[in-house]
Amino acid sequence: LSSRASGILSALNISLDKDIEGVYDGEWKGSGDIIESSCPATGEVLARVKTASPAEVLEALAKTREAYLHFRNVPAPRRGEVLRQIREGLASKREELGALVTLEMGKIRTEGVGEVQEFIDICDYALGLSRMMNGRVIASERPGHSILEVPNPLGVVGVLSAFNFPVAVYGWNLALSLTAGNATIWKPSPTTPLTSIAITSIIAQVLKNNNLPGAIAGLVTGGQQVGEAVVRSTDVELISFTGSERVGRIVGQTVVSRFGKSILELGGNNASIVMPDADLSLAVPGVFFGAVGTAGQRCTSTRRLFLHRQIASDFLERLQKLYGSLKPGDPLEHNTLLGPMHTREAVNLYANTVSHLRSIDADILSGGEIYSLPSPFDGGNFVRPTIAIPKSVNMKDRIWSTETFAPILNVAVFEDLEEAIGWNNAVPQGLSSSLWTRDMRNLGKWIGPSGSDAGIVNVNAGTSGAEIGASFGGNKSTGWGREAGGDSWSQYVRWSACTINFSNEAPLAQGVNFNN
Ligand code: UN1
Repeated sequence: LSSRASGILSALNISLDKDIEGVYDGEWKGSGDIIESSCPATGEVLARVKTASPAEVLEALAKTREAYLHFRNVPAPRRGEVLRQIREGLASKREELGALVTLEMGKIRTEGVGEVQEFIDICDYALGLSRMMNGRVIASERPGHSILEVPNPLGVVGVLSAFNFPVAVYGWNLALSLTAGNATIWKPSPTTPLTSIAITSIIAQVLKNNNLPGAIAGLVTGGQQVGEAVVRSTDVELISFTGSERVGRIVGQTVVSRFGKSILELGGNNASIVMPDADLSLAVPGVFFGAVGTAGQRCTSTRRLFLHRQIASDFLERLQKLYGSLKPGDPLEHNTLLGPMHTREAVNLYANTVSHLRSIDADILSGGEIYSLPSPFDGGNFVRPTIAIPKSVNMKDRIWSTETFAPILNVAVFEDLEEAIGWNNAVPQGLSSSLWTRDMRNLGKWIGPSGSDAGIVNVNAGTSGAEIGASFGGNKSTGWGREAGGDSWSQYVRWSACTINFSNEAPLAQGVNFNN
C-alpha cells in the first residue's frame, strides 16, 4: 500500500494487518462477503472489509431496537451533550477524515474536509435543537380542555447513503435522529466502507464514554442484500435513502407497503440561468464550481446551463478559459481542483453520454475525453469536464431529461426568463436551481409561484454547496425528501395530539350530544 494511504489510515487507527470488520452493533464484527475498498485516483486496493452476514444484519437490527428503548428515555439536552462530544471527536480528526474521504471517494481535499465540516455543523445545529424540539399548545373549543402536540422519539432510523457524500449525508441523519432520541443503523455505499468505519469508530467511542449502548449508532456494511434487509425490516420506522431514482423507487415502494416512513433524496438535474444583467464575474466561477466541483458527482451539480442570448458567447468564452485551466491530479494535493471519478462505471457513464452527444451532433466546446495520466495515476478514473451545446432544446429529449452523474454541462440559449424557467421546470427531477441576475423583478418571479419548482432555488449562488441551516431536498422525481435544517427534524419524531380535559364536565367536540 502506498505510504500516503497507510499514513492516513493509521492516523485514524485503521490497521490493515488483517481484513477489517465492517459491522458495529456495540461490538465490531463481520462475517459476510468481503468487499474491497479502492482508491479512485490510483486504482490501488486500500483494504478488504468483512461485511455483514444476513444473521449479523438481523442481530444489529435487534440491538438497535434495544438501544432505542434505552435511549428514548435519556432527556433531549443530554442527547445534545452526546452530540457535542461527537462533534468534538470529529473536529479533532477533521483533516484526517477529510483525507480519507479523498483517498476512498476521490473528491479533492478541500471538499473532503468540507464534508466533515458539514457533519460538525449539523452536530452544532442538533445540539441547539436538543433544547428546542418543541411541541405546541392548541386552543381547544371546549371549556377546561387543552390540546397538546407532543413530539416523542420515533424508533429506529435506517440510513442508506451514497458514495458521493460518504460523511455529510449520514451526519445530517444521525444528528437529527440522535437528538430526537432514536437509534440509527447505517448502510453506507459498498464503495466507501473505510470512511463509514472511521466515522462509526469515533461515535462509538463517545457512546462508550457516556455508558450508552453502541447500537445507538450501528453500522452494517455490505451490498444490496444488506440494504434490502434494513429497508424491509418492520423494526425500522424511518428509512432515509440517498441514491438513484431507480433504486429510490424500489425503496420508496417497499417502505410504503409496510407503512413505514421514508425520506428520499434521488436524482438532480440542476440548471443555472444567466440573465443579461448578471454579474458575470460571479456567475462564471459559480457555474464552473457547480459543474466541475466533485468532478460533477454531487446531486446538486450543475448539469444544465441556460444563457441569455445577449451574454451567451461572452459567458462561454470565459467559462471555456476556466475549463482550459483545469489540470487533473492527485486529489490529496492542496492545489488540485480536478480529482477522479469515483469508479470505472462512472467513467463508462461519462463516455456513453459523450458518445451520445456526438451522435446527436452536439457542439462539444470543451472536454469529451478520458485522460491517461502517468503513474501512479494511470489506474485512476480521470475524465475531462465537458461543455456541450445539444442542437435540440426540447427538455423531453434524453440528453436533457436524464441525470448523468459526471462532469458534463449542457448549454442552451434563451430569449426571455419565462422560457428559461419553463426549461428549468420541464424535467422530471427537481433538486436545485440557480438564477444569476441583479434585477429584483427577475428574482421575485424566480422564487414565486411561477418560478423554479425545485427544492433549492438560489439567486447569485450556484446550484451546489448548500449550508445545513435550511432543509435540503428536492421535489418531483427527486423524491420530496427534506434533510438537515429547517423543520426536517420533525420527521424524525412521533407526533401525538393529546387532548387533556381538566374540567369536571365531559363535553363532546362539535357540540355532539350523546346523553339520553
Ligand atoms: C449530495 O450531493 O448528495 O449542497 C449532497 C451540496 C452539499 C450536499 C450535497 N452540501 O452540494
